[in-house]
Amino acid sequence: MRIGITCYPTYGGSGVVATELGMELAARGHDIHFISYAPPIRMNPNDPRIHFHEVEVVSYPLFDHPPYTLALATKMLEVFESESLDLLHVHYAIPHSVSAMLARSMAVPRRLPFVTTLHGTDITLVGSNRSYLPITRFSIEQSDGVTAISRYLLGQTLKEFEIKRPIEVIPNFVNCDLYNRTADKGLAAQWAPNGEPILMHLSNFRPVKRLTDAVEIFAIVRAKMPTKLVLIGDGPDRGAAEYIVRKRCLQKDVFFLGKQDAVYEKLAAADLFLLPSQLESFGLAALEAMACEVPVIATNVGGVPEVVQHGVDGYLVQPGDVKEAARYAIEILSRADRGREMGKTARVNAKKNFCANDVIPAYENYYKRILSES
Ligand code: GMT
Repeated sequence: MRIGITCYPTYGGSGVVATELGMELAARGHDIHFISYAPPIRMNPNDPRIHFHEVEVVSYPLFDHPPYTLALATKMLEVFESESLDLLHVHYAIPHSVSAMLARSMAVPRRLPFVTTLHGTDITLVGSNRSYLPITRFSIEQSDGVTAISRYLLGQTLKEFEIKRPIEVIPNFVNCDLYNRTADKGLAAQWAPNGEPILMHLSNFRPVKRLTDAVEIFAIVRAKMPTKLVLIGDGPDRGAAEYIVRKRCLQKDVFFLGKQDAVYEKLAAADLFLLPSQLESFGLAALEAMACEVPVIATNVGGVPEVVQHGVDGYLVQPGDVKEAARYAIEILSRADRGREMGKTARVNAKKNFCANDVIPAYENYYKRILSES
């Protein structure tokens, strides 16, 4: 198939899922055309089946807000024509599904079906804002196919948007060959020269991730035992987290790595992963950690319990309950095996429920169904 994929190219879960999906599909022989304003961060530009088409947004003094949605729709049509696309797959409803809807209308009488994948905040935060709700609902209803990345998100979409059309749950996935324990390239020894356990967090540091809670949890753990904290990513809450690190005199024990490639190499060096988010429709970073045999302490919100089983792959606590999270962290890291057994179980479950080898065919079958129906 020849598939156009649109996503946000920046550091965020939906862009990561879209990019990994494109690369997995390319590995299975499909031609993938990413259409966005910049190459997605995890995209491999050297793969001959992966192509990137930049959306050029022209600014003009009259435009306080350049109309990206229109430029994107135009580029989608252009790529459809030049590359004979079979379908478009857009990740994150706003505004991508609106652009795809316009491109499909402009393509008539030729056929350009599009699939919208809902990721979370496009429904729970942005989409339910009254400036965006009617158009988001309309473009979801008009999509040829719609998928949601968790049962939780499906429920929220049906409830918040009162949508009647069918929506398929196709969960996020992880490449279990790439994400595994042996991926550690000696980083653990670099961060923790005396073999101290390593706690890790990976996100875009937006307020919804509660990054400062990760630091507070670490501070409690560190007071009880020598440990290190590795923070991967960047975003608005970095300054607040750095402030707490200084206030608690933890500078020697906390590493801010910034945005990173090959996150599997870093995750494989961790002993425990922290995801203290206010809300997660899935929690992709937790899944990636699990695949690397890292137990997870996360919050009991949204779709996270579909990924992390409490007491099996790690533990779930209420958002903001840093004391309880720290208690579980100390409990795991004080075990004779330092949580290795739990980490191994986490990988088994990640592989069983969310392995790319199973999820990618689900997307391929869904595309075939949409193409045969539309
Ligand atoms: O959560 C974010 O910071 C960004 C957002 C995105 O679209 O980039 O993430 C959402 O999509 C991810 C991939 O499907 C999910 O793993 C996240 O749980 C989801 N975030 C929220 O629901 C808050």
